Formats: sequence, C-alpha cells, structure tokens
Amino acid sequence: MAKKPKLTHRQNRRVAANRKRRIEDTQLPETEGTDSDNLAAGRVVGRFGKHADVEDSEGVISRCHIRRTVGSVVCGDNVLFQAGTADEGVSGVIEVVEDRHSVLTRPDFYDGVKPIAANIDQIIIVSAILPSLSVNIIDRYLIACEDIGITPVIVLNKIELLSPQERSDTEQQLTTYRNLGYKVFYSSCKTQEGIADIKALLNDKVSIFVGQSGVGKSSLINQILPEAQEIVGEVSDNSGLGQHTTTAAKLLHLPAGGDLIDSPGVREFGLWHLPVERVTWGFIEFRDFLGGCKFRDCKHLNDPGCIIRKAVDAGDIDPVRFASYHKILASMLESRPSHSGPM
Ligand SMILES: Nc1nc2c(ncn2[C@@H]2O[C@H](COP(=O)(O)OP(=O)(O)OP(=O)(O)O)[C@@H](O)[C@H]2O)c(=O)[nH]1
Ligand SMILES: [Mg+2]
Ligand SMILES: [Zn+2]
Repeated sequence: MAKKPKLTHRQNRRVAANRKRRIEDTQLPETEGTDSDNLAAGRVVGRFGKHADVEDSEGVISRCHIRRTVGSVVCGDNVLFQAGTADEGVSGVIEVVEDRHSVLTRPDFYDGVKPIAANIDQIIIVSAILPSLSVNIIDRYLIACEDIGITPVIVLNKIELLSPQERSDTEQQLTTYRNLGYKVFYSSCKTQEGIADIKALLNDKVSIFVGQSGVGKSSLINQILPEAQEIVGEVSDNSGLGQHTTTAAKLLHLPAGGDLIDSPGVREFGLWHLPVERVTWGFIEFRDFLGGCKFRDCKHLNDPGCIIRKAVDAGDIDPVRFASYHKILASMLESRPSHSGPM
C-alpha cells in the first residue's frame, strides 16, 4: 500500500478549494415545490466548474446549476431540468440525472473516481508519434474500455511526420493491436489521411476522443466537423507535450447523426480504481490462460509454473504488452492514493 503522501502548499490549497466548493454546492437555493411535471428533458453538452450546459429537444441550450442531490453530471448525461431564460447567464437547474448505459471514469488524486462522460458507445483513443508513441497509455485506455464494455478505436495521429522507415516500424509495432481485433487508424490533420475513415466510424454513435494533451483530439474533431471550431493549442517545443488547451468536455452533433465529445488531455490515465485482477482481465490475450498458473496468487512475473509467462516465451503473447502490464501494475502501487479503496 502506498503511504499517505505529504502534500505541497499548492496541493493543500487545491484540497481546501475542493472542500469549499462542495460546501458552496450544497447552498443552492431550494426551488419552491419542485414539480417534476414542469421539468424538461435534456442532454448535457458542456460541463464547466459548477455549471453544465443542457440542450433541450428543440436544440436550445441553457446554462444550469446542478442540484447537489443529483450527484455527478457529465457530458452525455440525460437529465430533467428547469430550463433557464436564454439571455440570463446561469439560470436553469438540473434536478434529475437519468440512469446511464455507460460511463467512462478516471481516478483523481484529490476527488476519488471521477466520471468523464456518460452514455457513450465508442471511445476513440488518440495517440501521436510526437513526443513519442506511448503504447502504455493506449493499453491503459484499452483496459478502461474493456472494464466498461465499450468498443475502443485506436487512432495514431500526426502520421505525416514519420519517414517511410519509421512508419513501417510503427505499423509493425501496432500490428499487435490489429491482431487482437482492435481497430487501428493512422491519421494526419495536415494531409487528411485517415480522416474519412474515422468519420465513417462515427455515424449514429456517441464517441468520445481521449488521450494525452497535444495529440490532436480537437484538431481531428475540427477536420471531421469544421463547424466545431474547437480551439487547438501549440505543443511546447522542448517536450513536444500539449498545453492542456481543451479544459472542459464538450458534446458536438454530427450533421449525419451521431455525437462527438472532445475531452481535455490527461497527463497519465490512472487505473488505481480497478482491482489488479480486472487490469489482468483487461489484457484480452491473457484471458485464455487465466486460472492456468500453478499458484492461484501468481503474479505472472517470475513465479514458477506461470502459464502467461510461458505464453510470452512461446511467442503467443506480445512481450511489449506483457511489459506494459507489469509497468501498469507497478505504477498502480506507486501512485495509488491511500483513500482509493481496495486493491
Ligand atoms: N504535424 C501535425 N500536427 C498536428 C496534427 N494534428 C494536430 N496537430 C497539432 O498538434 C497541436 C495540438 O493539437 P490539439 O488539437 O490542440 O491537441 P489536443 O489533443 O486537443 O490537446 P488538449 O486539448 O490539450 O488535450 C496543434 O499545434 C496542432 O496543430 C497532425 O496531424 N500533424
Ligand atoms: Mg483539445
Ligand atoms: Zn501466472
């Protein structure tokens, strides 16, 4: 178990601010006899700080307060709300959040497990070859998708920056994912490669674009849906990392049917909220072997009689995925906050 970390001044300030926010949230004025007959059905299309933008069936958007009792509210949520007056800033109130058919979550060091988006059908995992291709972050997202049973799609963006040789090496590296049955696309917002293929996948589905900051999620959305006019940021010259340009999730409609959610980039996609066995199960090629190791508590590392290790040695499991698995487990032990629940 990780020990309780000593917080810096900045972290302490953030914890205090979160606490204050929770207290303020509880002080939303009670409406007189909220009558569910007067509530409208809507969908959350934007979420910022304490407020949310809710779109009604006519396409009218109201900025709303969120009643404390409704719990979390994220993009894609179906809600019942009191509509506000369009010209009056934050004037509506979300009163009820309908049950979700799916929800993507991530653990937050300060706030526990946080939902990111709800009622999604598909998760587009965007990576870029700059600053370097991280298959580990792809694996983390794949585990999250397997955990919630949502189809992932892997997109490798900025592909025009690779030389033919680098491209062929990268494609070789990603063959593993295609062999596992995952869809893999190569894209470029500069040459338009792959954009039409990605667009074709999005018809009539609710898709969320996720990945590190600077990989080009908003740029891809602008290519697919030029009206979106999502703000795009520069990547820093030194590190090639993004500047966290998109700060809040936003849901956009495709004219042909279907919705896209742009989401803020993350530095690392943590999986502390999952039990280790769930992470193991998230590596779909391990599943056939699970239960076959000599020891029930096999760590699948150097344990005698480990059938997964044997499959790696026999070439049936990709050694890079196997290494990625152990890297994820090690990072879960290192960075897990002490309050994040059972292993
Ligand atoms: N060379 C190249 N650059 C790209 C491509 N796609 C996006 N970029 C650049 O990458 C930078 C970051 O793009 P964004 O779309 O803001 O990235 P993001 O993933 O939305 O980042 P966050 O909002 O911070 O999470 C911008 O300077 C884009 O112009 C591409 O296909 N090729
Ligand atoms: Mg963005
Ligand atoms: Zn084992």
